[in-house]
Amino acid sequence: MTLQGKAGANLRIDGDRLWASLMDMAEIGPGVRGGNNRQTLTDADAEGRRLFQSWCEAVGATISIDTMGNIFARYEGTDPSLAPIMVGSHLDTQPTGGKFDGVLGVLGALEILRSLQEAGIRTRRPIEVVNWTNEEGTRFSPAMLASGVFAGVHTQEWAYAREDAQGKSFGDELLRIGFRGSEPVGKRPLHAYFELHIEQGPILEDEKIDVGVVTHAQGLSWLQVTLTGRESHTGSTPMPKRLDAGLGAARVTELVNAVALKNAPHAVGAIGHQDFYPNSRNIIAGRAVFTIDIRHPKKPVLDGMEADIRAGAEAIAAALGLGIEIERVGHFDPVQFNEACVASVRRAAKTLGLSHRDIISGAGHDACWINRVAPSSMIFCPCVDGLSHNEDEAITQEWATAGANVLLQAVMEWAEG
Ligand code: HGY
Ligand code: MN
Ligand code: MN
Repeated sequence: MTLQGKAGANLRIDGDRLWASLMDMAEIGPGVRGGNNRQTLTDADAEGRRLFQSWCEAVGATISIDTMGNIFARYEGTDPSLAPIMVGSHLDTQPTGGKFDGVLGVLGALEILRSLQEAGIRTRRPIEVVNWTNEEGTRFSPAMLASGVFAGVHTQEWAYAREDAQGKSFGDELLRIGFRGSEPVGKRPLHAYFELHIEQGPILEDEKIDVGVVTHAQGLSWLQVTLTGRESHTGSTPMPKRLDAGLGAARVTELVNAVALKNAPHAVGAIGHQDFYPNSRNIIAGRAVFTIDIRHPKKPVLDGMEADIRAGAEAIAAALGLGIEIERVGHFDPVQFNEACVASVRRAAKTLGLSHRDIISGAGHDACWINRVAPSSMIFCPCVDGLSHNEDEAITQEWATAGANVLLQAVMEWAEG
């Protein structure tokens, strides 16, 4: 496949327009330090969705919403009978998220439609821009929930029953914000899927490279651990008589770190979420609930890490006289993206004269699930200091423009195929 000699081969996106839309979207669900808090299925998420929908309708795209709230904006092709090229990401953010994680992929895809419409170009295949619901998994675990249901990894019933920290369910909140569509999830055909995303790591910026050609994504496992001890007075309870769930959590945190370091250089592990009960400064924690996040590009190593952590946590609990429950609340095996799609991304970067390198994604993305149902791949742009999931997350307009032009060329190549 090649675009050479075809309409669109020299088409470029409008970087100023893309940047302006990124900044407009960033106004919705502002954080406390210049980033965003537009968590999934909140009123802010609904406001961002409505803005996105209005922009898509303005370029003549038709909107469909499925029963998981995934939004599809279809830009018709010259042959509507052909399965579309799908392109997008997610608009939901972390509670202390940045302006670009996910949003660059959705608005970069919208910029493709804007550029095609402006140039009066219709590709053979339709192009569908998608906003996947709840990619972040921070309010409702797991991450990539709605793309997972679309790809048949989770049932919709299980997804609807997921609850947030206040006990609100995904299904109820989706209905409340008015985005529980009627289209059955997962029935929508697609020929291929592309996703533009910020790298969320330091490699591209450190190596002064414009474009990441994403060949793989590392695997992930989220283990929610509940340690049960006994509340008692922090002052009058002798040390040997304590059943201290807080101490147990601290030792498991050390264990996770040690297992990751033992599997260096690619393994990572951390505990980012932790709740003590009753969380009073002069009561020994009777219960600790926390989520372990471990990742590795190779399945046998990731499985070994999980086994080591399960065994080690059980031993820690036994030594401290604590009860322990471990529930896997998120998981996907390492992903290899479709080689033909990856080759199109590499070709586009080369044609555009952009520095590029193959890269493995450290973060999970909706493309990891969509890769199960259609040829998929991703494009990364650098981010400042490799920082993400932090309100200081930053990219340059040049990086965004370069990434979106690679996305345009790769999508058009497949849309003419
Ligand atoms: O957790 C992840 O990797 C993604 O940001 N949801
Ligand atoms: Mn993301
Ligand atoms: Mn994220």
